Amino acid sequence: MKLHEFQKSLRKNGIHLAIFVHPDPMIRYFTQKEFSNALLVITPRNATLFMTALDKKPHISGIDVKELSKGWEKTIKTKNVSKVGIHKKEMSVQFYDKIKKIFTKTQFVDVSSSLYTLRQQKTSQEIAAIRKACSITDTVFNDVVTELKKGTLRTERDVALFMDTRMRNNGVEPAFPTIVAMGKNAAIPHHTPSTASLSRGFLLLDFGARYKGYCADMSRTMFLGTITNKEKKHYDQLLCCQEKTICHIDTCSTFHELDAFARKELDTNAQYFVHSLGHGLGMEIHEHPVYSDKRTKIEHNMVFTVEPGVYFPQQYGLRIEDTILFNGKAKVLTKSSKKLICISSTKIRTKDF
Ligand SMILES: [Mn+2]
Repeated sequence: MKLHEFQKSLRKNGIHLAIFVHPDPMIRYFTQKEFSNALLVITPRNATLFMTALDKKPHISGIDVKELSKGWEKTIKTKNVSKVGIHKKEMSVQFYDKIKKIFTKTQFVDVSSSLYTLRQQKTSQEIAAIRKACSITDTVFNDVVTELKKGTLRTERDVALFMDTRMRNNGVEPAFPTIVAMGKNAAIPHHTPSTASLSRGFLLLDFGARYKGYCADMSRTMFLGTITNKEKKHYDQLLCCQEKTICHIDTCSTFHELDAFARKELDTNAQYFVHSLGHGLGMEIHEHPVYSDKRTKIEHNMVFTVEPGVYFPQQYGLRIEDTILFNGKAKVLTKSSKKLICISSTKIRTKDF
């Protein structure tokens, strides 16, 4: 993936060699494979993957594959290396100390920004994988709604386990720990599913599948039992905000501007919108583009979420989230309905109704 572009940037910046160490996602990005341990060394002219003999040896176009054995240090220690690129966020201090001993008179530079610039605009191959991850996510949502209506699931944990199993049955894994939050638990945006019983109130699901290494991210909020007018108003306002914000993408130039637009739509409830409007995603569930960076423009082939939420402490919380591709126009990749789903209390076997 985009190896030549990265090599070009090394050449341009006078960097003789860049080094990535497991579990840096850049290894997965450049090789499009998973390893239990590996080291990737990229120079402006070539690239070498050092991997353990415990994994199956792959064939990767443009990358030489060698065994990660004792003495690998000598293999990469070439003359005249005055500048080495590293990915600061992913390299341990221990490994950094080690390479400082290999390259004693060398300047180390963080190449993060050029890596993130490469990754934030997806290739058609990456977009295809994300689309598939989103479509499996939609299938799992459909399945969990059906199951909730049957009344077989009793707790947040039951719901999360059901969803995770459905993902695995579809040949994928959860892209991040599934969030299932009932009632006042949904007022905590990153609530961990507990043994709390399903009961009357908003039920928030935030989850996504990972397909061929690429993530989907979707949140839906439904209602168990009979909804009050006030609760319905909160849902309608949030949905209206989320849909208008998606429509606004095409006429908006930066993510920062889009975030401000969503907050304005929430009016006085914007004070309960305690996180950013969204994030980029791809190989990682949170990656560039970053909404909080004022300068980041919405560009072709970026994939990101739009996920406004309102959280009323000790009462309830709501979030509606889609994964979006921008290719001149905003395309919603997660297609599950956002019409409020209300599941009658008689369908839920719990004493709390
Ligand atoms: Mn998200």
